[in-house]
Amino acid sequence: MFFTLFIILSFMEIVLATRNNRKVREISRIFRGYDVRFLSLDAFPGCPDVEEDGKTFRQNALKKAVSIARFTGCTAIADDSGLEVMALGRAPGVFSARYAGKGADDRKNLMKLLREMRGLEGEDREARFVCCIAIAFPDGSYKTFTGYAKGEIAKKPKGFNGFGYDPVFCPAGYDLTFAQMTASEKDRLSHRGKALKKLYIYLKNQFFIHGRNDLL
Ligand code: ITT
Repeated sequence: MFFTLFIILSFMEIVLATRNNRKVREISRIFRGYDVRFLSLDAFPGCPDVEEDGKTFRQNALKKAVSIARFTGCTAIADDSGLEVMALGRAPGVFSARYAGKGADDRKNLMKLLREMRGLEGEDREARFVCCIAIAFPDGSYKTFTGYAKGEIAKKPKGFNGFGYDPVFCPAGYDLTFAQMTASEKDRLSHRGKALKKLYIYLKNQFFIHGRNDLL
């Protein structure tokens, strides 16, 4: 009984400020085995949708995390992420989720990207994924962590795993797209995995969370 109570109390509870279930799955998977219990926004009915009107991933991630921490009274983390193609002036960037228009799905965004890149070869196909993770505390303080994954855009979609632009993104040094990799291979190389590793180191130093996970 005391042991169970100790386990319950020793978990740090964090609200995941995202409506993207695939992100929730990736973040929970990367933190599996640690003293962190993630709560979804579904646990907080009436939670407002936060408009992503920032010019940078950091501004959007901070806005989401701070708004949700304020609404819920809990520590919140948010992820703002996307793809930057250098030859397209870093597009789609912060517009990655709505590149083909408001409400566009992953397939439409990805097909638009391939259309825009038609005729581009070699270095012009270089791209990177960016992920900014913001953590906001109920007292109004916050911190951000950014991770990058460099690679190039394939000429056609390959693979069925992951989400978003994964079927056309080949990380540097690999002939496979993220969508052709296993979840743990992607986590090891991904922008989200790298940003979360920085968050984990911060939480470990500040709040003494710990655990076992080969990815971190
Ligand atoms: P929330 O704002 O609710 O978290 P969202 O899907 O709107 O969910 P973003 O505004 O951060 O999230 O947009 C991220 C988009 O960038 C996402 O929809 C994908 O198109 C793309 N993206 C981000 N991370 C990715 C990844 O690991 N693999 C493939 N595409 C990714």
